[in-house]
Amino acid sequence: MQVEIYPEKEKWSELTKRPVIKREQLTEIVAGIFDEVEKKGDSALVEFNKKFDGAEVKNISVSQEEIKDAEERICEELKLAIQEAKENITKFHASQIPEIEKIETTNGVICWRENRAIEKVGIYIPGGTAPLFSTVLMLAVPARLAGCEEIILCTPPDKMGNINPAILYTANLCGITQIFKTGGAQAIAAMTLGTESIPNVYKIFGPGNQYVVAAKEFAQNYNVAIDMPAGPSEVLVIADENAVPEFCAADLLSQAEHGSDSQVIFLATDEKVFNETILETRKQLEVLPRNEMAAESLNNSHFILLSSIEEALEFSNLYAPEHLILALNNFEKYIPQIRNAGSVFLGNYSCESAGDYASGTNHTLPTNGFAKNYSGVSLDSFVKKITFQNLSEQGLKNLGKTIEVMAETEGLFAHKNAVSIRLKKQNERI
Ligand code: HSO
Ligand code: ZN
Repeated sequence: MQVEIYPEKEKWSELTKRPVIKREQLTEIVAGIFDEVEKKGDSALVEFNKKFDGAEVKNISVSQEEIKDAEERICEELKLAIQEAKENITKFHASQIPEIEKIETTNGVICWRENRAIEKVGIYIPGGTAPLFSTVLMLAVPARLAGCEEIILCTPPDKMGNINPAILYTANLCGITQIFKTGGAQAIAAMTLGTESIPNVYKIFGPGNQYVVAAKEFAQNYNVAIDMPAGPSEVLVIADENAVPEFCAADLLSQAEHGSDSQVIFLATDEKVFNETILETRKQLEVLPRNEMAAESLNNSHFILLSSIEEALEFSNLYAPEHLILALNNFEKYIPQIRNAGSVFLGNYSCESAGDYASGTNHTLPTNGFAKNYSGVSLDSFVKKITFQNLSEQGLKNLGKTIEVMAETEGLFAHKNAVSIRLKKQNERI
């Protein structure tokens, strides 16, 4: 835990830096994995399962029996929770379906835009210490709403060759029909190149370790799109004198427990809240099952006392956090000052966990400062937007001169002629 009291502004750029991840070596490893998958297809994936996950898997495709079995193993309480979360995520993302608006830019010239779903998308869900079945909801729900025809999912098997039942149950509930037992860079390679079992896709979504991140970057060499560049998860909390230290500490730890590289920043303007939150964070950490991981992440975290909320927001905009929590009395007043953040949680009762699981917003958000130039995943991430236009005879007459003059100035006479030839025909008829 690094504590800073009223740091000079010159120090801010240091305090807002993320740790640099070295990529060169990873790219070489990832390129090798892509090569193997390209050459050997499914059998490469079976080999990698053995090598990296210690799993003996004969068939990488998940069977209907396995899905049924998963359904039986999920308790009613969890099923209801998943259902409620799914409904909220559906409501929020359905509201992002745009109404088509036809715009008459010049008399007789009508332009509009329509969404078309990306036909084939791939979702990657990491295995490891926490089975993130909530991420299945966050990606599959908007994919379905957008109308993606083929939605496939890859996730690594455990040592017994099984997939976590909550992941299987949720994937099936969301209408994902093809689920594959493969993880890491090899799963990304398979979705990029295609194998005997796994179809290649046009866009890949989902979080993962540094190999997965590097593989998603590499996939772009093959004209496959990705959701966004990724980095470790992060939260920045801004607290005033009305903030509740117990709540602030719980929110900071909820991010810290994601992994030892998670980024946690606490900014307070009130000394009492500041000191109590530090104590409370240490106290709550003790009893967390994942306290080793959270403690490591807290080692790199910053607890900073600043002199005003304005200053805190300035710092936050510079850092551009994935999640921003405003534990402030009159948060409304500060909303216009937020320039860079992935998702914002307002007031003492809006904990990040709400957005992580069930309020309806998406939890796949820009990290690593990319909130300066990227949005989180939304319905838009699963569509392309196609523009249409229709010019009537009169419309071309009205706009023709403008096009001709511009084309001529660019020295593009065929462009000019495409207009002139039509206008001439019109004149001949009159
Ligand atoms: N906070 C994570 C999402 C998550 N949390 C999934 C719990 N499960 C990244 O936004
Ligand atoms: Zn989380």
